[in-house]
Amino acid sequence: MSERTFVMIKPDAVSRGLVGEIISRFERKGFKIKALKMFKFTREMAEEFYAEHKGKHFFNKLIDFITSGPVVALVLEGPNAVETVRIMIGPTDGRRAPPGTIRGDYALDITANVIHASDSPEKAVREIKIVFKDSEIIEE
Ligand code: FUP
Repeated sequence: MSERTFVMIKPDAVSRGLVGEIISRFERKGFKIKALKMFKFTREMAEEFYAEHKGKHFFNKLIDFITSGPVVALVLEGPNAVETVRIMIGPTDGRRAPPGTIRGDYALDITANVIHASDSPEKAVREIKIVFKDSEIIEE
């Protein structure tokens, strides 16, 4: 079943020059890029994007980090995209993420952890809507 997911290359990875390498992994795997955008989160937009984490001990640190520089956001399409991309990015904490996963290969931190990907199809719809207009997504 073809599905869409939302992926975001975070400010640490953008400033380290890892954008191309990370996008290549998804292309090589076979995902189709349906939308692609570089932008910088405002605090307001970041707080909406991460609303489920409001009140948690790491929330302010997370918002400071995600607004610290530009991000690159993508809509990817392919079979079981949500689950497959989550497997490719690995667990949240870069120190614990296994080698071979994106976080395992590039991250050593839990906040500056290189990449975000939706954790359910419902979240993918929500996150795509926050970042992309319908007209920015390539249909076909
Ligand atoms: P993930 O789905 O793997 O991105 O992880 P979560 O949804 O649990 O957390 C979202 C983001 O919050 C993480 F990418 C990084 C940040 N975070 C922290 O900074 N500290 C924590 O203890 C947990 C998460």
